[in-house]
Amino acid sequence: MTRLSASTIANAPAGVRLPDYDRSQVTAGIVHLGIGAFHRAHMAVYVDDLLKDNPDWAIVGASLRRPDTKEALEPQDGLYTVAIRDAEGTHPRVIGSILKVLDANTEREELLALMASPAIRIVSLTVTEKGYCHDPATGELDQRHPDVVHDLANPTAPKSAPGMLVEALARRKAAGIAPFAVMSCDNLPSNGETVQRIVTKFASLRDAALGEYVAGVAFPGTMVDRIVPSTTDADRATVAGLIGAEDAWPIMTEPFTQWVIEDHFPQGRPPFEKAGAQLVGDVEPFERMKLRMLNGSHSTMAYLGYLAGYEYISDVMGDTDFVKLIHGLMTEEAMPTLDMPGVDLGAYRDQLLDRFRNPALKHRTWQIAMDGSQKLPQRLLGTIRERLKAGQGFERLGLGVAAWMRYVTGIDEKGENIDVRDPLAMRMMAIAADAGGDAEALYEGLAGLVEVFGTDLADNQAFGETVATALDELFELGVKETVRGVVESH
Ligand code: CS2
Repeated sequence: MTRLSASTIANAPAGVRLPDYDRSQVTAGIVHLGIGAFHRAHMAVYVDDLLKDNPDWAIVGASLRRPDTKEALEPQDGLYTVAIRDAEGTHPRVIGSILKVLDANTEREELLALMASPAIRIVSLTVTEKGYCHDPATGELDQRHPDVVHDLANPTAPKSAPGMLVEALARRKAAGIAPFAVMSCDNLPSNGETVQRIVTKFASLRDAALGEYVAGVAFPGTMVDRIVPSTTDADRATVAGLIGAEDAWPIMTEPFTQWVIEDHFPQGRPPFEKAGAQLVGDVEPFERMKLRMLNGSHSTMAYLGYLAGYEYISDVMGDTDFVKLIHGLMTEEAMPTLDMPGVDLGAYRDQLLDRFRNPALKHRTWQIAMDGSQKLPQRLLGTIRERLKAGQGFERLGLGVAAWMRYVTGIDEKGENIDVRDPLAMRMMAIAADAGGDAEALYEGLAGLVEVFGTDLADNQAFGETVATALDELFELGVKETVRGVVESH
């Protein structure tokens, strides 16, 4: 079978949506760091919708960690398929908005030169929570992070996202070129402010004047939302059958997509609103709603669901006790902490439950369970802090935290190993080994991780009682009985 490329795309069967612009006539206006599956299902699709009338806003992507995306897309001239899955089937669309992918490890100079060029007016990022080299509990730059240590010692040859951004901005400053806007599209709380704080701190550690310059750069915040399961070989075979060509890395996703963006782009931006994005003055309420309702539910289902033996989120949604737990978590514990005038939070909740149920989306609990130490602060702990401050209960949220603690022991309920992927995995599994199956000891050890829990929660009696009790029940009764008990007690 032929490979998807600029020369074979014309042979795509009727019904396959193709770019509606001449790719030879578009030029890059955006560099995107972290050219992963989510970006390719989300922002790259919005940009693809706009290039016909805005041809100088195409994307050059960069991988900071691994060359696999570059290796997949280069032979395809940057083309790839977004396959939208719903109850009616799989609907393929070929996306052309990514002109090129650079490997930051082997093409660093080319990447930095491009980022420093006047044509690039936005640098966007999806480097995942751990890609910012920050302390998840405080949102501050982690100056001990090995990549930060490296980049401060080798500022013109950075590895990290903060290091890359600051070096490119330093070159623009030296050349008298106005700075690009930095747009984080990651699930961080107040991602614009958080990334500005991290990057400005990094710059000031290099040079005080550079720190002042970076402090004046635009860091618009965003809320991003689209569910994107990892691509499997079966997905590749499905897409090949649909488009009549081999696509090394198609992206499977859902019909739903949402993008809320703070409108702060001094060097201009494409009309994202014409592709369906919402431009707002303050994105934070939208971020908080999504992180607490969608992502808090996702993480709770990921840990409880994996331990209960459910491979996919749609399987978890097939268990009525789990559905009641998540419905209650959103309705009784998360929604009361949100202030969203004009937004029907009940309808938002019900839409989320429908999205979670989508049987065509094979979204693995194991995939969502990754990097929990970087995710829990904004998905569960922030909500719990507000419930504590209001003197209100958080039993379901606390069960989510306890399930994470149970999960990171690395041993499931059958005594089999769990492949725990997390920057703190080794430390957490050492804590679990020292605890030797004692729930109280495990709770004390993990709650002592200040990067995750800060210094307040570990000393909070109500937090400790709620989470340690849930953890003990998970060990004593197992996940399904514990979930049933919580559901029946409300
Ligand atoms: C998921 C998110 O993997 C995860 O942690 O919770 O990627 C989630 O699918 C997206 O935030 C949905 O917009």
